[in-house]
Formats: sequence, C-alpha cells, structure tokens
Amino acid sequence: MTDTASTPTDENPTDESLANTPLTVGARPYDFTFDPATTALVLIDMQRDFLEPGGFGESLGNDVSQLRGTIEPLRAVLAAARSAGLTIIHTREGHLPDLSDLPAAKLHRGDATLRIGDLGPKGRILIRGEYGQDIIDELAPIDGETVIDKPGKGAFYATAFGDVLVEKGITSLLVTGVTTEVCVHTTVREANDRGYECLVLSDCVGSYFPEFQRVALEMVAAQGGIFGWVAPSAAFLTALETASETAAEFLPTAAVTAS
Ligand code: C5J
Repeated sequence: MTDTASTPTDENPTDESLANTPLTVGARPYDFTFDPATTALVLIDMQRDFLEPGGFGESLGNDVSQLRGTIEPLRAVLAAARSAGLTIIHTREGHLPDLSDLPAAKLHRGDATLRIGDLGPKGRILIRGEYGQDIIDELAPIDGETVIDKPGKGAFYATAFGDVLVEKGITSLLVTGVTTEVCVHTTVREANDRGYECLVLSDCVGSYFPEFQRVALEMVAAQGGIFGWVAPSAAFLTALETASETAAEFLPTAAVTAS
C-alpha cells in the first residue's frame, strides 16, 4: 500500500471552502448527500491488465476497448475530487510473484490464453510490480493518494482498505473503475455490509459486456437502493461546481466582516 503525506500541491490545490459542506448529487433511486470531508473517491483496478491489449482482460477473450470509455470521465472526476480535497484511493488487483496469495480456484478458473503469473507482453499477468499490473498513465496516483493491492475481487478482502477508511474517518464512497459486475460490484457489496454509503458513477465504471453494465447498475439502485446509489459523473461535477460557486459568493463577505 502506498500512502504518502496528504499535502496539496500547486497541481493539486485543495478547495478548503468545501470541507464540511454537505453536497447533494441527483442520483437513482434518490438524491445522494455527502460531506467531502468524510468521502473517498475509489478508483477500482484501472490497470493496464484490464484496459490495454496484452493483459489479463484480453487473455480471457475480452475486447478491452469496451472499458476505455471510462477513462476520460474518470479523469475529470479525479481532477475535481483532487481540487475539492477528497480522499483518493486506488486499488490494483494482483498477486505476489511467488503466487502464494493465489488460490488454485482463481488460477484454474476461466478460459485464459495466458494464466495469472504467465509472461505476457506487459510482464507477468496480474503480478504485483509488473508493468501490466500497474494503473494506466491517465489516472496515475499522485503523492498523498492511497494505493491498495488486493488479491481478490473486493477491495476489503485481505487488504488494509477497511482500516484506511476508518483511519481517515470515511463514511461515504464514490465508486468508479472496472469491471462493473466483478470488482466494482464486489466492493460495493462489501462496503454496503460494513455501513458505507456508496454512490457508483455510471460512466466511470465499465464492463466488457454492455448488458452486464446495464444490469449491474440497475442492481445497485434497485429496491430503494439495495446496495447504494447510481449517478452520471456530470451530476457529481455539477454538485461540486455549485458548492464552489456558493462558497465563493459567501467568502468575500466573511473576509470583509472579519477585517
Ligand atoms: C476481474 C476486476 N474482472 N477488476 N477483475 O477479474 O473486475
């Protein structure tokens, strides 16, 4: 896990004015309200192994271009979340080089041309430290952001993810990444059982199967939000912009009053 000091930089200015301001996002099944101070943006497995040719996803017979539509919306969300000072957590699915954390059931399941640990064009498939297992350049973590390496599909299983959330006082998660019906869903379900409020950003999660994408999102918000909420990233960005504008309107008045 990487977790360096959480210091805003010039590239990553924090909008302090948004801290402790509850924001509301138009979502399904109803509006999602969150406090930026207690909310983390979670980017699940935006790794070369899933999004680029020659990796684990392609070795399973998938068309990796299906996932690439998530990159641009997620870049915009990541930039806005950084500016707003949200906690940012990236996850990477992968295994130790000696495969000691890889259950036989996972190794042998699936109809892969290259199995986990085999040498592919981007290094050993889904092995920690390999080029293919790392996060794509467009969404590379910066100083102060947490990176969780996970051996399973869910972010909580056999990782420090849960401890990090508690340590940082996080109660709500904005969930993004790939794939919607596998690692995103598993993480949302695990989080929901642990009491976290999860908003899934619909255009920032991706599946190799359009039908799974649609149904997986339906499943999150069905039955009154059985696992959480779903909204397009534009609704999240609008909520942040509106809050920034409101804060900007009030700040000069406060400054004048104080002087
Ligand atoms: C899969 C993931 N699909 N990140 N992993 O094996 O969803």
